[in-house]
Amino acid sequence: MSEPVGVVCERAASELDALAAALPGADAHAAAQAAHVLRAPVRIQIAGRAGVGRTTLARVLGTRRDAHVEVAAPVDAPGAPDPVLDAEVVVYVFVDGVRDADRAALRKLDPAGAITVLGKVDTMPDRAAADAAADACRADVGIPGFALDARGAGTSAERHESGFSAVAAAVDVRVRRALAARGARIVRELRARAVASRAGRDALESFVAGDSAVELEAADARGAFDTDALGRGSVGDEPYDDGTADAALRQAAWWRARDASARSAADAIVRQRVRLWMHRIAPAPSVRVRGR
Ligand SMILES: Nc1nc2c(ncn2[C@@H]2O[C@H](COP(=O)(O)OP(=O)(O)OP(=O)(O)O)[C@@H](O)[C@H]2O)c(=O)[nH]1
Ligand SMILES: [Mg+2]
Repeated sequence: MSEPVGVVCERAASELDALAAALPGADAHAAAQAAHVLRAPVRIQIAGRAGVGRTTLARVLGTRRDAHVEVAAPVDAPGAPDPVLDAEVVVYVFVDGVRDADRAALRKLDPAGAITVLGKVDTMPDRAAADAAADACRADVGIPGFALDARGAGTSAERHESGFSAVAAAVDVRVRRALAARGARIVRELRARAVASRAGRDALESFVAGDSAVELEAADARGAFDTDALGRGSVGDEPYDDGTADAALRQAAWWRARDASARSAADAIVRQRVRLWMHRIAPAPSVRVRGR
């Protein structure tokens, strides 16, 4: 199985720390900066008009190590400018349908990093009505939507019933996707820097050709195929990974056969699967202490 993307980010950041310590000048600075970005928590903004339940949802989402939840200023507040919704993940809450001010705010969002939540559904006649209303919002704005009773999401038993589990899972997928996108962007930037750098070329090239960089680009590419399969689980009828070298090779072949429109994303995944196959047929020797 591939590792969780957060684990790969941390490993890549440690490799970049070592580069920062070894390289001179601007390359050291770039490596240190890249490590910093990889470790920064993903920003999640909870947005919507005043009183829709933003603060309550932020509270039930709680704190997590890899993300920072903030409540955006209310949208469409009289006399105040609309907030800038520029976080990597935006959770947009409504209560009574989508209004023009919501549409205007939602149009500016990247749908890949956004979800909508129809809140306070406990005030609706029944759950079916709430789900239908959430579906209508989804159809209206083209962003995945969920129905939620944030006040009923206290205990773990209530989390499924209240709709909170589905919201939390959707947020989780987008946090992982944001981490993968960051990682892939950093790999691209450092690849470009390696070409231009004299002193740092070899070290930077070995980072961008290394396992962590290959994993990050593959994790980002998987997001293009299925938002729920960021390096874990499988996509469509992708062969099952039973942890053997053969499985990694079967997966590489499956990805190689993806259609040409998705070629470069599939190539990133093929590269990572072939790398996995190589590790499995010839595991890296464990470190031996001399004299033992
Ligand atoms: N019935 C019900 N009430 C809710 C729910 N979520 C929030 N509320 C209530 O709605 C009111 C507003 O909730 P907040 O979380 O403060 O909403 P907000 O968007 O942060 O509001 P402002 O910061 O005042 O603009 C509070 O009285 C909450 O208890 C919900 O899922 N169901
Ligand atoms: Mg509030």
